[in-house]
Amino acid sequence: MKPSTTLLSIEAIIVDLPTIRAHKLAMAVMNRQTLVIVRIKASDDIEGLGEATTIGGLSYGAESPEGIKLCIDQYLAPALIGKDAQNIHAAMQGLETIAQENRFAKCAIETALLDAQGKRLGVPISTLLGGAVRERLPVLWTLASGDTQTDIAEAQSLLASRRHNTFKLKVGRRGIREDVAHVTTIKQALGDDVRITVDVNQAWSEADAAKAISQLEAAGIDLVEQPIARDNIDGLARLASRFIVPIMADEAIHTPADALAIAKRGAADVLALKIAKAGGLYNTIRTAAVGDAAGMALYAGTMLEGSIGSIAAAHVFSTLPRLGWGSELFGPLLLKDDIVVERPEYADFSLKVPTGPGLGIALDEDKLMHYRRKG
Ligand code: MUC
Ligand code: MG
Repeated sequence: MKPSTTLLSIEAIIVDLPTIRAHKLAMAVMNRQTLVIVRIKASDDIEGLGEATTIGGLSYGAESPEGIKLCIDQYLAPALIGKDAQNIHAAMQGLETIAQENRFAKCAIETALLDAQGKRLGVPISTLLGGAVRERLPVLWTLASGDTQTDIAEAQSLLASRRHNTFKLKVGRRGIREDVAHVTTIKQALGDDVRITVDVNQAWSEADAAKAISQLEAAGIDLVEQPIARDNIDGLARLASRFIVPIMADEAIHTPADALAIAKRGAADVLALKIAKAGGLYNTIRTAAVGDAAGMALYAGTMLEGSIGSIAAAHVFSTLPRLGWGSELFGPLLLKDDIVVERPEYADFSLKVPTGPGLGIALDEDKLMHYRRKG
C-alpha cells in the first residue's frame, strides 16, 4: 500500500553555541558546544526536529559533528526521502543496511520522525512511547571549571537557588593525588546531604583506579563513572566487585548488546544511558530493559546536547519504570544562548518534561540563523 504521508526533505544544520564557562573534562576543554540539528518535512507539511551532539569533536566517540552531517546528507536522507513518514520502525530499520553504527546520526533522524508524528497526532513523544511515569526528572550539575574553590562556590549557589542538589565532578586531567584532594575538599565543603559523583572518562589505569577509588570511597563519594578504558570490561568487573561505591559504565555501553555483555560479566552497578549512544529513543528503551532485567540501576545520561536533544532524552527517560540515579540532562544550562523559543524549565532540582505535541518545543528561526555554521 502506498503511504499517505511521505518524507519530503531532511536537512542537517551545524550550530555552534558558546558555553557559560570553560567545561573541563579528562579528554577535552569545551568553550563552545556544537549541535547538529536535523529538520525533516513531510508531505502533510508537518515538520520534525532532532539533534545529534557529541563532546569535543572526536574525543568522546567515533562520530564528529561534521561527520554526522555528512552521514545524514549523503547517505541517510537520500534513503528516507519518499518513505512513509509515519512508520518510524520501518524507516529506522531501512537505515541499518545503509549505514553501520552511526548511531548519533540515526538518533537525530528518529527524534525528528517522532517529533513530527507527535505533532501530527497532537500528543507528546512520551505518549507515543507508551506514557510518562514521571512529569519531572531529577537533574544533577557537573562541576568542571578545573578550580576547587570555583566549583564549591558554583555548587553553593545552585543549592541555594534549588536548581541542583547532586553534583558530578570531572576528574582525570590531573594526577590521582590532586584529583582525590579536589574531590574530597568539595565533598567536605558541601556536606553529607549533597550527593557527589565523579566521572573519569576512561582516564585511569586499572591500578590507579583501584588506588583512587579506595580513597574516594573513604571520602564518602557516591558513585564512580567510567574509571578505566571502555574496552576493559574485565577490569570494570574487578573494580565493581572490589568496591562498595557503585561503578557506572558510560563509554563502555551503547547498545542492548553492550548492556548484556556488561551484565554477564558483572562489570557495572549502574548504566549511563544516552539516546545518541543507543542510536535513538527506542534503542534506549531496549538497552534500559536489558540493564533493568539484569538488576543494574539506570541513569539518564547526556552528551551535553542542547534543548532539542535534551528534551528528546527527557521524553524517553520519563517513560522508564525505574531510573534509580536520576538524570544529568542539564546541557541547555551550559549554553549561553539557545535556538529554541522557550528554554526548558529547570526548578526544584529537576527538569520538566514538556507536555505539548511532539517534543513540545519550537525553533527560534532568527537564533538558528545567527548560530548556524557559515561556509
Ligand atoms: C560524560 O562523559 O558523561 C556528561 C556530563 C558532563 O559534564 O559531561 C558529560 C559527558
Ligand atoms: Mg561520562
